Order: sequence, then structure tokens, then C-alpha cells
Amino acid sequence: MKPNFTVCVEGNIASGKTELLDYFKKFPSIVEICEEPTKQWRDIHGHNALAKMYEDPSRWGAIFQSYSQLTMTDLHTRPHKCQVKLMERSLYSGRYCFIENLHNSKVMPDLDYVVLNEWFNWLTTSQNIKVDLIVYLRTKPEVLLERIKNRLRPEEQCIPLKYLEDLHSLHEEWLIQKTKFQPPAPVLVLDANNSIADMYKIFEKEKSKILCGLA
Ligand code: DGT
Repeated sequence: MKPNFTVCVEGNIASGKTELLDYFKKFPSIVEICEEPTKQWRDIHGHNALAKMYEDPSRWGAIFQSYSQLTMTDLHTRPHKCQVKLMERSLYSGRYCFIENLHNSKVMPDLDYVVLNEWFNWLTTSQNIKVDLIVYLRTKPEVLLERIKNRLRPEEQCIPLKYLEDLHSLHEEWLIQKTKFQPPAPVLVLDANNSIADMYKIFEKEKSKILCGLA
């Protein structure tokens, strides 16, 4: 057993990452939960960067991704409080899924893309961004759209199916096909199309793998 084990939960928008983190809150002596810093993204000195990014991604996409990289790096580099650090997403999904998608869809100019990429390369090589396991919550885009409609987060109500399909393809290319980008750690794939009750059963079954045999 490595003394400090970092697990990143990855998956498209509304794939159930929060439910997985909630399930593992019942092991507080073993697991430290690092939620995605969406609160910071919604209120940076009074500005809602997340809402701006959805309203006008060509204007605000790069600055949003820049702030997202900063806040994720902060989470990655915080010293471990427990043996397992369980993180919601990572610097990697920001770069390989979200930044890549903004650029592929011609919303992000080449210059913004290459500068963000330079930052990403520097951060991942010079900082302690260690990942030991990725848990991929694999979900059909149609299922995600239904969940997004039902949870009624104001920023997300404009999300079309195409956006979820594009992000889905990028998660698949990165974590399943492993073509353009390599995952930074082994990948455990969970079928996340199920109801919350069934997802909890899956988390129970897989908990030992996710916690490196500690529970
Ligand atoms: P969950 O628990 O699986 O339902 O997870 P969510 O949907 O609460 O969390 P997540 O990470 O999929 O995204 C929260 C919101 O932030 C969602 O509207 C997508 C957006 N978001 C997260 N990371 C990025 C990013 O790097 N770039 C962009 N453009 N948006 C992002």
C-alpha cells in the first residue's frame, strides 16, 4: 500500500461524481474528499466565471479554464490528510476534455489554446500532480441531459445534447480508447447510467478497489 493514494473521479457533466463522493464520506478516517471548486468558479471576487463561460465561451472560455487550472492545481498539491485523497475531476479532464472541446469546436482561438497548454504542461511536470487511480463514470449523453434538466442549475439550462456528446467522445478517447491522450493512472470504468440507488450498490461492490484495499 502506498502511504498516500490519490483517486480522481471522472465523468461527463451530471454523471454522478457527487453521489460517489457522498458515498465515500462514510469512511472519514481513511478518505479525504476534495470536491470540485465550483463555489470559487461561481464567485471570484463577485464574478460568476462559470455563468460567463456558458453565456459567451469565446470571450470567457480561456479565462475560465485558466482559473479552473489554478483551483485544480491547488487541490492536487494540498498535502494528504488521510491515506486516500478522493478528488472530483482533475487538471487532466480540464485539459483533455473541456479545453480540447472549446478548441475543437472553434470557440477557443489557437493562441488561448496553446498558452493554456503551456501552463498545463508546466503544472503537470513541475508540481506534485500525482494520480494513482481514475474512476470513470461512463454515462450516455441522453441520460445526462435528462438529469441536467431535472436538477435545474441555472448556468446549465442552455446545455444542448451536442455539447454532452462532444464531451462524452473526449472522455472516451482519453480514458477508453487512449488514442490522443494517455490517462495518468489506471482506469476503473463504472456504468453510471443506473439510478442513484443502483449506483450506491455499485460503489459498495467496488469500494475496496477504489480505496486500494483499505475498506
Ligand atoms: P456530477 O456530480 O457528476 O453531476 O458533477 P457536476 O456536473 O456537478 O460536476 P462537473 O465537474 O461535471 O461540472 C460542474 C459544472 O462545471 C458543469 O456545468 C460543467 C462545468 N465544468 C467543470 N469543469 C469544467 C471545465 O474545465 N471547463 C468548462 N468549460 N466547464 C467545466
